[in-house]
Amino acid sequence: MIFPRLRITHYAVFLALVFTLVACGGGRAGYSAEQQTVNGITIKLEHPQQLALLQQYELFVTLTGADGRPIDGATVFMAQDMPAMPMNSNQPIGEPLGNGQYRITGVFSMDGDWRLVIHARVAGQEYAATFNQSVTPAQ
Ligand SMILES: [Cu+2]
Repeated sequence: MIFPRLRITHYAVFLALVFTLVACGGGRAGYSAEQQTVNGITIKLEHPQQLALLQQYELFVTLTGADGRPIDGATVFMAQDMPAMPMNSNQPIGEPLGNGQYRITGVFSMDGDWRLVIHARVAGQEYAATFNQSVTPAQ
């Protein structure tokens, strides 16, 4: 009668593992997710909680329509700006990942508070949402 007990133990370990994975699956580690709805289209941005200077980061945009469906085939780009001063900054384009997701690779040339404007062109219409991102000074 040792056999069934062993199996139950293994099953419990397996279950604990599954719950751990589910708990971690709620979002990307080290990222915060924010979203805004603009004229019926929801623009969600997952961006790193902490950014350091002059390193490449991946940001993820998810577009959802008013019907709750993911929007593919959009043109997405990010405009980076600092509210405190005029900045010359690049405007990286979102790479489509499917399922309404787009990956943007960004670099921040200065520490401080940035404003990220996510632009999405969907079926000839322009949508934009603004998010804040702080960049920590180099050590
Ligand atoms: Cu600046």
